[in-house]
Amino acid sequence: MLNRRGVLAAGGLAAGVFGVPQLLTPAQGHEAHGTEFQESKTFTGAKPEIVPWTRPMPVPPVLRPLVSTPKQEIYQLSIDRTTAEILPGLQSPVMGFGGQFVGPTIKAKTGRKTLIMLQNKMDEAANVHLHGGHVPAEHDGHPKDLVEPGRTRLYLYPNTQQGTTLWYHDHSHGNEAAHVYLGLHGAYVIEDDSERALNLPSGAYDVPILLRDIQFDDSGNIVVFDDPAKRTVVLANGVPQPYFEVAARKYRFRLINSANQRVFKLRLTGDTFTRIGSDGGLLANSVEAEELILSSAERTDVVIDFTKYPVGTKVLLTDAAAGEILRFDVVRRASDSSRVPAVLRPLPAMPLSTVDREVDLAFVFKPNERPDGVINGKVFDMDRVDFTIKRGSTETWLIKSSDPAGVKHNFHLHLVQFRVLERNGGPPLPSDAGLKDTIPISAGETVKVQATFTGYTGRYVYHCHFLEHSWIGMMAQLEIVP
Ligand SMILES: [Cu+2]
Repeated sequence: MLNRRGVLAAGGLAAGVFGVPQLLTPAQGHEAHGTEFQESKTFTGAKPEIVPWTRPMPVPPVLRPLVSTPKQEIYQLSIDRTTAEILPGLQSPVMGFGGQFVGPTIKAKTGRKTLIMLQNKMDEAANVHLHGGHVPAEHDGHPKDLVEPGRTRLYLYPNTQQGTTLWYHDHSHGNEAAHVYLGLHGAYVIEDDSERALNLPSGAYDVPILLRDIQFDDSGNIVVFDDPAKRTVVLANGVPQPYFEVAARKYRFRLINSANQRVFKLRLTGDTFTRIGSDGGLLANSVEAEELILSSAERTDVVIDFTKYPVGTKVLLTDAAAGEILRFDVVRRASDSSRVPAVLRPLPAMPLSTVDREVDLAFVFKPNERPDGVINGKVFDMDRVDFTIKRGSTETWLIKSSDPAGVKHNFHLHLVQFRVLERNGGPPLPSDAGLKDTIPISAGETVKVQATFTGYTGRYVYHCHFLEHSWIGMMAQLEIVP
């Protein structure tokens, strides 16, 4: 057994789980917040080889409600320790919502509530956060709101926001990085009637794809805390380099970056994506894109049109760093009445902003200890309120990184979607378009965003969504007051 303290003390930080360049990384660290995480070493033989395109990409099953009425749906969902065949022939110990590595997809509808009875069947505390969801504070999966082992609690998601692609994942204080890495994540799709009226590809032609990376040792054991650069195996819905059989027609793919600490740069061989949605829902217009940039926790909805391809064609999804990660195999012809309109849905108007704030993400280095992650110079304190915000007000936030080590970060705001106004004083990037809840921030960058804090009062967090960074403190808290 190897625990986190062991990994840190053994100098496992070289180059650093925090993504810090080696020269600036301390050789030893003290214990981070939260409980010890036990890594179990199971396999001692040689690591099985990944043979590309020999396994299909699974589509996570849609969770079935216990009760479904026009007003609400009630679900039961467990948090389990389980196993998954990630490498061929090895059942790796992982964690999973509903016992599944890549949890079941939860489908919701605007205007209909989702209630989830979440039962923690593990031997350690965990919780769930609906990433990008507009939910009451007590249901947001605040880091201190834990579901203790053996306990069940009810989460209520009102689904008052428009149709979009969200995801749900653990957010328990001190353990979120390990829990999400080991599999506590799944897709949450909200549909709405006006989006349905656009007649985009739907049903079996609307497929969530959770992309993430993972590291194995020479025997095929999952390595949790090491250097993120060594997470060289990329999984699509839990499987490395799978194929996915498609008909020669249009598909909607909901791409979710569920990696702890990675920026994907995605391309298609010989084709482009038609981008239709962002974190918070449809873009105003569909946009052709050669490359998609997706940092941890960001989502983008795209349409890929396979109509033009003869049966037998193979189209590769590639990442700039990882190479080929998924292959679409065109296996049959099919009729297709779906459309991808040029004009999708106007974005909501932006009210007048009345408050300006600054948020600065950085590491603070200390001799012979792990770095602290800080926001505006402070390590996260669950009992400290960093910003007090009047409910209903509109604010402009200047998010920047003065990180002395030049480390990339990203920024996630709970409760509301924002709009990117400027990046480095100029126009936003194409990947900043639409409604956003997560954006990448490189060292030295500044990004101006605007948000309106409607709906609920209470305490919510904002943080770097590189989870090993929020884990060491790069998180802060706002309180919305009447
Ligand atoms: Cu960070």
